Amino acid sequence: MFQFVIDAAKKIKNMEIRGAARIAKFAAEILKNVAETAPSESFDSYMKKAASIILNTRPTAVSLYNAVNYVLNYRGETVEERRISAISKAKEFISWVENAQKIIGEIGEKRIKDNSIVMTHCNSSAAISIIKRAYEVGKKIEVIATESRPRLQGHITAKQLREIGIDVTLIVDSAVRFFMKEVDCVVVGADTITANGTLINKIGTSQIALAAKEARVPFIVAAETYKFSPKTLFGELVVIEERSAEEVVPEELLKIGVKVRNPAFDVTPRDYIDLIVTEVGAIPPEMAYVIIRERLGYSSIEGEIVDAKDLD
Ligand code: RUB
Repeated sequence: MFQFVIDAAKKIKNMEIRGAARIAKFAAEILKNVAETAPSESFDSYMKKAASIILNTRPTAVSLYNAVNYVLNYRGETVEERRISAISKAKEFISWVENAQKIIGEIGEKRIKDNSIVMTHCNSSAAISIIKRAYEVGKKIEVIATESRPRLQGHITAKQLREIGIDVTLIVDSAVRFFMKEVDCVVVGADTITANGTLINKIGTSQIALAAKEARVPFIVAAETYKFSPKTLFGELVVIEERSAEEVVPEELLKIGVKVRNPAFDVTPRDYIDLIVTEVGAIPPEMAYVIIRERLGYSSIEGEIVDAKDLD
């Protein structure tokens, strides 16, 4: 029973499934599958165990936690009621993901000027939704996409935008400031937004924000409300995932004792953010607390998962 959950969790860990929204949707799909197949006599423990396996994959994107927590808030007197409730909660979460990105595109598009150059970083489906929509409504835009080392998610972004006909220029991450003077606005996604409006996103995002502020270029974040972290309201700090050295350098350098650090995400203070485009509106980062209270609620801290299984 748990083998398919373990296999699915490995896909998240090795980044076959990546990006905060995709990870969250995939987690809800796995839990839906568990809810459909778990034996009645141990339904609750199967759900909890599956949740803990899924949560022990990548620590930074709160969307994963919010997805798991949403489904695990199933209710019912009998096991069959709880099963139906869990399945419908998983379905609800999946449609939340799908609808939110579309609405973010529609809202965010209005902030992209005609004849403009947009810079983006990594590969964010929410950011791409805004860029795509701006193009679809007839605006003439060009995109500068960063490579996003070491995993080169920028290549995915460049390909996705080219496929629909948008002009894309790919640059190395260290060229961001060099090109910033040509940029009209920056649009990035989010892995987590804290209660005080701080953004956690792909490593390098904070440097782009710094360069954008210096050049007075608007810095826009595209984030569904399930990217906001209720845990941070209760004082928890966001864990920044550090990935393996092998992602960065060839083994020969490691063999001679070169040390490598490979944080996958960084922290952008809210002062660098002009706007967060969510599916419930374009808000200033200072409104993060309201989003958490109204969209995620205090109940989101219930059902904290412990006893996570190590997948390595
Ligand atoms: C992906 C990344 C993306 C956010 C938002 O990191 O940082 O900007 O997850 O993406 P990784 P989306 O490739 O390490 O998962 O808008 O698709 O949720």
